[in-house]
Amino acid sequence: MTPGFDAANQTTADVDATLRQDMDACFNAFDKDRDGYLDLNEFRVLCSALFRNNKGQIYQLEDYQLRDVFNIFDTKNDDKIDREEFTYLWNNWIKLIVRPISAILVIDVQNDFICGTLDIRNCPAKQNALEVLQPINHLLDTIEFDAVFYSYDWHPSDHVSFIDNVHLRKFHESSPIPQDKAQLYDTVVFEGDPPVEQKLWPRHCVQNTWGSELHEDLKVLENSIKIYKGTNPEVDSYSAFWDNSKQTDTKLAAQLRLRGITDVYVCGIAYDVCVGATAIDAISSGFRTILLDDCCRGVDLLNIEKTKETVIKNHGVVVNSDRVKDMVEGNDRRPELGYKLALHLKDQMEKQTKGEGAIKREKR
Ligand code: VGL
Ligand code: ZN
Repeated sequence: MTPGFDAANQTTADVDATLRQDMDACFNAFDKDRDGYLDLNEFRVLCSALFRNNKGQIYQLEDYQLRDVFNIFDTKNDDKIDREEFTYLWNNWIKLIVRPISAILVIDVQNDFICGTLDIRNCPAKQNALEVLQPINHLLDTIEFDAVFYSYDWHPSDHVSFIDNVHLRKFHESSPIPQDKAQLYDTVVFEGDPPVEQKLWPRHCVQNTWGSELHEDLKVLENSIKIYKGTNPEVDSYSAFWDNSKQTDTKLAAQLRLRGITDVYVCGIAYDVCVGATAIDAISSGFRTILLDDCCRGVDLLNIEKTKETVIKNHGVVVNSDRVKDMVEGNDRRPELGYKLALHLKDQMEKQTKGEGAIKREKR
């Protein structure tokens, strides 16, 4: 007979063996009273086996989060998880938490931000973007990501964000600063339908110039994928997923899905501009998202703090790069990411139910 599972007294190796074995054995191990269901307490033990690292640390899901996750997978609403519900839970949640599929997004590590026209050493935080190279290269050297992406800020010469282009467009009457007074780093509003808010930057990352090349010391892996953004002269694009008005997407999400990516690690320049926007979009696109604090440099300290807070508030995690190896290998499993995945699965299930409802109504 399988003894009941006692996560606190088992070694990490034992726990992981239980989680990585087949589905029925896993169910049986956690169904301590052997009644054929997992109740909330049995599920709590399962979660304490799931959310831990290989240094023996057990992470706690908040009580309300444990409840939420339990309810999401208890689709029959009878306060217990049967084997059918567990099948879904196993395939869509546990398996993925134990064996994530990981991509790294290296955002805009381009000459202009490091030592060119938008050198962020001249910005309020006075950070040196050159410092991202060593930790990012080290990650790329030592960790086998399932996919590696590099984004390029890739502007045409008449781009809306360039201070020296303000004369090319009309300002909207709601602009807080009139056209003849606009200065570097001001936020203005251009005419348009709807009007477009835009921060004014020095001319930077113009397509096919030295300034838009990746820094020569950045390691670029074979088989990596390049993403170009900010190519439309009329709209800026901080995120590597979407332009700022969410009109066009770069196909990054589709490329990630095509490769079965579950986890997205985000790093690069500028922390509080393109890196932050990319991390937020990664989260809202349903990817478990990890922001690599020591692999980013930014423009403004307060905005860097806000970026981290927003990522954490949306159940992403912010870590230093020395945590990545264990996380990629599924040996450091964060509850925030598990919680967010459960919420995402709930959304998917609801969309599916609605979709089926619509089909049934059509058939009638
Ligand atoms: C960026 C300002 C303007 C960035 C791009 O890559 O963070 N910042 N364009
Ligand atoms: Zn730009």
